[in-house]
Amino acid sequence: MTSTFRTLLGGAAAAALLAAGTMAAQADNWKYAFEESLTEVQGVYATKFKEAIEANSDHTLELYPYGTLGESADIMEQAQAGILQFVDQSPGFTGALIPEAQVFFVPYLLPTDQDHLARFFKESKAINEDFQGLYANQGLELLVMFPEGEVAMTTKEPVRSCEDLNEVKFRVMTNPLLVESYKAFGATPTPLPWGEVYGGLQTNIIQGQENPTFFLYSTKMYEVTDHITYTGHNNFTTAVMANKDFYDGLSDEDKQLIQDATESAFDYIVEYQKGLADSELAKIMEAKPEMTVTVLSEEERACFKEAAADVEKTFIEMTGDSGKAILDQLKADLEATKG
Ligand code: 6CS
Repeated sequence: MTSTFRTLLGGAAAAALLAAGTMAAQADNWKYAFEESLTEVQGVYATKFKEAIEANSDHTLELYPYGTLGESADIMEQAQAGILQFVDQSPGFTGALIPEAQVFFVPYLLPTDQDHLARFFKESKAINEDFQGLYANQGLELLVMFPEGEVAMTTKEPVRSCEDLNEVKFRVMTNPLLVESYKAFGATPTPLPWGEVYGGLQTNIIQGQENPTFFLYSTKMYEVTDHITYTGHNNFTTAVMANKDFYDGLSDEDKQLIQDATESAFDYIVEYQKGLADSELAKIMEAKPEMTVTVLSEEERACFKEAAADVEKTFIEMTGDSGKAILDQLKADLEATKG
């Protein structure tokens, strides 16, 4: 199957133009902000992207990890304003801006199989064409979406069923559909920016949150919660974009440079993640041996799966025909990339 990453100018043609000296290459310094630290998945992706840009051009890329320029909402504003050329913002924070991006929070929609997910993100029409248009309407050139791993719940009390979430104030990203999901799961959803999560758990303002396993270790969630539960309801998706005016103003050569860097960083991150959940879970257990880890059985997942059908309906109510079209396309893409 062919990749849908776009080819804008053949490598040979670009080389010929350069050799003929018809293209004056200007060295620019670009800025790229993301929602995690340099050593977390988004940071590793950004580092690979930077390496590819700098190895193949005279441009330089400055990386701004989480916190250096504010929260996720802040870096998105800066990217839309053109202060940043690149931004990584997860759909979990993009729901208000692009309601259709909430489709990634319909529970049990994405597969848990890593290879299937990788093929889906690379080849999906919904992502590489339909979402491109929706992001473009917000002044953003969507470059890539990639998975960060299956999300797990971390809570103060054990979770084996939806009833166990009753009365649990559960932190979610600021995404209306994710709020609806956790309502349907039986919890009291509490949308918060990332910076308030550790303190919120420490002071018992919230009693649970969800994130991929690597993030539970790197952000020390195990210090402020005691139980990890895998319900299989989602895989964390993130997205990297460029400011659209900036991108549209680039030469074809620079656009190709960015597309190539995007593709090579994507291939790297997909491999990087294999086994990451297992290795980071082992580190959590080493740091806190009394942490409990539960993978819910099919039977135990039943109420979460039932809730998923309602959440899908809510998604369609929230987003209308355009959301329904994206959902249908996404399902078709998932089927086509099953392998
Ligand atoms: O839960 C969050 O808010 C964060 N989770 C991840 C895996 N990355 C960034 C995001 O801010």
